[in-house]
Amino acid sequence: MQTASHLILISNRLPATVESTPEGLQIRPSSGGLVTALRPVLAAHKGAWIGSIDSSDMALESPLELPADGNPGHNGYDMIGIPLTPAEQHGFYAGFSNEIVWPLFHDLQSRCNFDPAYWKIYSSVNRKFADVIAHAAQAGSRIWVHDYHLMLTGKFMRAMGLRQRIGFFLHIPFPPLDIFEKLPWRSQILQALIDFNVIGFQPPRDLRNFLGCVRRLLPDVELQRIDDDMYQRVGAQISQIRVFPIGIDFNEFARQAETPDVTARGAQIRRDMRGQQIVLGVDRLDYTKGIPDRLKAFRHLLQTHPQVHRKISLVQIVVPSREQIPKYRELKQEIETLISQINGTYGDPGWTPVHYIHRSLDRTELLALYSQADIALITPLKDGMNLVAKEFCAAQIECRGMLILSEFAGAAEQLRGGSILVNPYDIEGVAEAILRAYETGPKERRKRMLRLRRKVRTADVYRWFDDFNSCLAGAGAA
Ligand code: GDG
Repeated sequence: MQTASHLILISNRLPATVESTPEGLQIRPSSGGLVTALRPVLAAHKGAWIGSIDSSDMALESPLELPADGNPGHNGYDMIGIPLTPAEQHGFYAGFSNEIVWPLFHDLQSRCNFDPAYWKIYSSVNRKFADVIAHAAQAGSRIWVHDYHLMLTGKFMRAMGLRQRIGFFLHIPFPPLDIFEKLPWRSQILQALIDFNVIGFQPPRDLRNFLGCVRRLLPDVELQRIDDDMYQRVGAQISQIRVFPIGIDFNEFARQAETPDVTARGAQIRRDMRGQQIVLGVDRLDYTKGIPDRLKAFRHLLQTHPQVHRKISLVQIVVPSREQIPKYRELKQEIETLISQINGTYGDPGWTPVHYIHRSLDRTELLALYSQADIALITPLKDGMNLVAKEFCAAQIECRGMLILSEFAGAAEQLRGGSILVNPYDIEGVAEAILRAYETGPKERRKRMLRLRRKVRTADVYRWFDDFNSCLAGAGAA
């Protein structure tokens, strides 16, 4: 491995798939919220990325080192792939991460399966990650751990004697005390988080929730307020606890939205929609994204306002996700039933009220839809940030689109001026918001979109990265 790397990023999955072929290992860079955000910054910083890989066809037992040089499919930085057994994948990823932490941290505790066996595997896989990090770390490395799958790694790294600066960023929400305390392993998780030198959250809401939990569950931990968005732990080891709202590569999205391919595809979409206003939803298939409630709101609009029939269509992209988990398969069924019911009730040969796309789109198609949408309908029940909202604004070159955004998305904090905020559980309220957006004239639309674009442009992914990275550089080592 290259020894010059000074920044080590760690996430559950490597941002690539690795396949064994007769010609050798083939590496294909992958996409997704975290990867989209981090690829440009890490490529510029020449660091290393550690994450799990699917190694079922390679029978790997030890970590796979993939140096940046020598592989054309590479992202431009060293990678270390950690092979996980099927049992580890099940207990750590599908189990503890996605049947416990994911629903609980999105305030959906009734969806949790608090199986004690999951905790043991989560803990042992976190130790495995810590071990690989310890081997990869050099004296001056900064170590930045991402997300809820790896909350115990800091504790294990410290137990292994690592003295480098270690930071943790939570991409998803942190729940309030009355929800967090349902977690049988609440104190262990909180204690492990507090071992990081920097702990980052998306909106201030999550920082406040975290502080509330620490005060109640770890009363010996002393916290000092620096300002509303920043606290410091007082004691032998200094920890900074701050908000770092993640952004996107605004300029790159805006540039791509104006390329001839995207413009041509956008014009085609416009023609196909024959003057109807396009309402756009883009989500991973996930119950936190509020897709059924959104469909019910759209149905309510059609029920109560027949004047919009044939003048408006919802294009709903649902990207397949976590298909091995039964709750996700049930959700797909629920969405498809609702869509077919809406189209069956209101559609006619000249008008399909809901266009449903259940696959991942390529970048051209996604950008063409973002740029042509008249209304983006982004209504998660809760979300750490929601990058789709920001990408939509970046691609709105003509400033024609209205953003309807859930007040429970982290992005609402930054985008409240310019968007229409809604309670995603309020079906009538969301239907009214769609109508209001539909009726908004071009001048007002432009004014709002310019305001949104300014915000997204300023608080971009580079600023997010620099803020976290400099905070980590300045934080006291253990
Ligand atoms: C987690 C947190 C937080 C979507 N459809 C397609 C496609 N996408 C890309 C989007 C966007 C990403 O997926 C989705 O990001 P989100 O932020 O909306 O949501 P999560 O995946 O849940 O991400 C979230 C995020 O982490 C970052 O911190 O904002 O709150 O839950 O980038 O563009 N990409 C392609 N085709 C699609 O059809 N290529």
